[in-house]
Parts: sequence; C-alpha cells; structure tokens
Amino acid sequence: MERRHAVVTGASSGIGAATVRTLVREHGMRVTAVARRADRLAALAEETGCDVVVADITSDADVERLASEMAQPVHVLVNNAGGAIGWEHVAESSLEAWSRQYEVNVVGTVRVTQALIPALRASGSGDIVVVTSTAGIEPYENGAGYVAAKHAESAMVRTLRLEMTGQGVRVIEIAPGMVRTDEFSLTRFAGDQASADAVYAGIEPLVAEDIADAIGWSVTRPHHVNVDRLVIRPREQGSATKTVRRATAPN
Ligand code: 8X3
Repeated sequence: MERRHAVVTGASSGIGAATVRTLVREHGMRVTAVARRADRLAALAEETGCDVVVADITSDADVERLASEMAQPVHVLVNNAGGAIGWEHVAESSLEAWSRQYEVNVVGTVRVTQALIPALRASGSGDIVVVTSTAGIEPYENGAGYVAAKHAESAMVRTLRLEMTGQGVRVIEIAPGMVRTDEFSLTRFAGDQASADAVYAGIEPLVAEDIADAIGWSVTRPHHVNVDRLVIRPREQGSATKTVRRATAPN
C-alpha cells in the first residue's frame, strides 16, 4: 500500500510537533513539517526523519514555495498553525491583535489549504484537517479576538466541507479546549509565565499528544468515514466558562 504523505503546519512546537511524531511513529506516514523556525524543524527532522519546509503561512511567497517544494502526492494536510494574542475586553482591545489573529488563524489556513487542494485532490484520498478550538464554538470574556477568529475558521471549515463533497477529500475539524503547551498561553499573555501557568492551575489539562492522537485517529479511519468535528476538553472543563479546579471554588 502507498505510504501516505502528510503536511503539518505550526510544526515547530506543541500540537504540531506532537502530530508530526504521531503520524510518523504511530501511523508510518511520510511527513513534511512546516513552520517559521528552522532550528526547531531541523531538530524535529533529526528526531523523526520528517521532511521540513521553513515557511510563514501569512506569506504568499512562502506558501507558493511550500506547494512547489513539498514531496508529491499529498494525502493529508493538518492546518495547525494559529494562536491567541492578548487577554482583554472588547472595549479596550487592540485592533492590531484582532487583525493578526484573523490573519494567522483564518487567512493563513485558507492560504495553505488553497495552495495544497490540487495535490490533495490528485492523491485520490485527501484529508484536510483544521485544528480550530472550543473558542470556535462558544465565547468567553477577554478572548473576543481569538473567539471571533476561531468562529470564522470553523465557519470556513464547514463551508469547505460542503464545497469538497464528492471530490474524494475529507474535511475534518478538531476543536480542542484547554491544552497545556509550552507556547499557547505564554504567547497570549505576552510572555507572562505566571498568567500562563494560572490558566491550567488545579486541573489536569490536555497535552499536545492528546490532540495528536485524535488527529491520527481521524485520518486513519476508512476513507468513506468523515469525522466532521471532534470537540475535546479536559475532564474538569465543562465549558469555556466552567472549569472546576482542585483547592479552589468552581468558577
Ligand atoms: C485554546 C482553547 O480555551 O484557550 O484554543 O480558547 S481556549
């Protein structure tokens, strides 16, 4: 059987790096890891044997180069790159942060997806995975720029599924809740480690490998099975606004 080839964005850390490891080790795929940081990709290549392309998904030129440099065919695209910036009420929020979050989470995902759709169609059994967020399902205070971007990204995914129906390409949304990674909350809180740590205090959050496991499972179902959307939260997170923490009152 042909060895499937997956392209994973945002692969230098967190869910992306874990997904590269899972697809290579658990599922025997050839993987192209995509991110901006060449040193991290080189280490991941050394560790897993993945191919790498250094690229910024917000750059037209970089994504064009990705599409021309990557190995062919492409069976799986995992759109993982994205992130949250800032923690503020709408009334005081940074317009620059709104734009940046839309650019990275929505436009960047569309840019990569558009560039790779021909290769995914050509594979005859393509998969487009988009890692959105529970922020794409329900709002929470202080997160509106990210919540809005993730709602938009989720709407794009559901539209894309309608448009791809009948073309042999599955469209799969993975919507994680609280996942403790080295960078997600640290970026959101502009490098404030104490604030980042407080997000996960008193609970056992998800880890990147939990999401990588779900991605690996979704793309290895028989190809007539389309997992439309998986919503995955830590057990103690009942919703975006209800997390029960040990040794603290429920909030
Ligand atoms: C990350 C989950 O809860 O920070 O996408 O919105 S959350």
